[in-house]
Amino acid sequence: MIRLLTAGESHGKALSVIIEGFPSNIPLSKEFIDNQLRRRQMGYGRGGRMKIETDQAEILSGVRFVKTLGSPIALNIINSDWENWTTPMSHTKVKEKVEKITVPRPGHADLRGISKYNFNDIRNSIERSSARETAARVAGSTIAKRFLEEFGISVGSYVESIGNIYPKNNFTEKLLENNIRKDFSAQKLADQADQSEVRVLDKEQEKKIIRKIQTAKKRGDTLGGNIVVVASGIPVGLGSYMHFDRKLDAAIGFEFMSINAIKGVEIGSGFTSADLFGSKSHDEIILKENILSRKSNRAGGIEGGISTGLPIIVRAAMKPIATLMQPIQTIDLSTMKSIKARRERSDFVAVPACAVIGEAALAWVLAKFMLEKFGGDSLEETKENFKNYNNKLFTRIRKNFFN
Ligand code: EPS
Repeated sequence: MIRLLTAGESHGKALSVIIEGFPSNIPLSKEFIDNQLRRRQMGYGRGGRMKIETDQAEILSGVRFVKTLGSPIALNIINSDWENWTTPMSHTKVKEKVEKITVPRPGHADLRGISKYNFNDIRNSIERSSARETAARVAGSTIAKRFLEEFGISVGSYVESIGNIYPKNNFTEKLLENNIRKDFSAQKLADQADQSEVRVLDKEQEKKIIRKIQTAKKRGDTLGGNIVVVASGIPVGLGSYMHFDRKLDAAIGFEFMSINAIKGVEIGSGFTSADLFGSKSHDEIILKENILSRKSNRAGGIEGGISTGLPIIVRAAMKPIATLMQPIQTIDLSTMKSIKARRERSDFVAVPACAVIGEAALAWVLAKFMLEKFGGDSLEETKENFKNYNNKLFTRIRKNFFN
């Protein structure tokens, strides 16, 4: 079992992570973690905070000579902005007058936070509910990403749409119809998306999206979008139908729905398949180079809660950022009068960053299911189990059915 725990407030001193349960001897460098943190900060349309921060992880424990020890890994990411918040975020009482926030933003956790935790200042809710936490989550999940790489599994992502602007040729359809090269790698896909300021795969679409973000900015408004996260090199057989909480797709659903601002998740052709005939919705079984395969991948790489060996395709919808510079109506809790919601520095669009966070989420689930299936206290042991299983998989099917 692997575990990940994050701590830290958005404008506190630092974000911290503890990751536990990974085998020893996984190569892991600070550069690898920092690169994922850098990718999470990218994207046209982000707010002022990203100009202040250059997120970097300090490795406090669990790694020696660039390899994991099998012990808990502790990471620390300093918030550079903390210097501007020492008084409002002080651990001790302060003499200075600190602004008390009384105007909740619709769509954020402000109102529910103060009522649930009995606070008299919305700042107390803002700090932990902020998507800043995802920096810690991404940093922690790099271990999962690095672990998967050792098995030839890569996880990548791209932005499918922002503000309802889709590409002319939708790459997601190509993935679902299995019209991709045999050596398809999710890593290469991510590298391609990283070349775009909004992490899309189409140049025309990129231009249109940037124009739409500029319009949103001018209007003091925000935008959301759809992200696609893909994993390639997946072995057959991760997850199980034997019990509902062992299903791989169920675990993916949970992990994605826990990302800030995600309001919908689908695996494979998901919502579209609900509108189709069964004959147009399922993936025919074929023999490809003497190996059992599928004509299409509308199931998104999972059938019966178990990985099919084809790429895992997850699509998720991110709602627009809740903080608006031209705010909508709310109630000032100190007067109980209707008022425009509070303006607070924020992003106009964070969909590109969300796709990178989605990679972290999918990598985490896959690492968890890989370790559940193949076990091992050291990377070498896990690899031996993996190899042994893969080598015998098709021989077993042939032996059981085909004489
Ligand atoms: C974020 C840091 C935040 C926001 C954003 C995500 O910085 P600040 O609040 O200091 O400007 O940019 O958070 C939200 C959009 C949100 O609604 O919580 C980050 O590091 O990703």
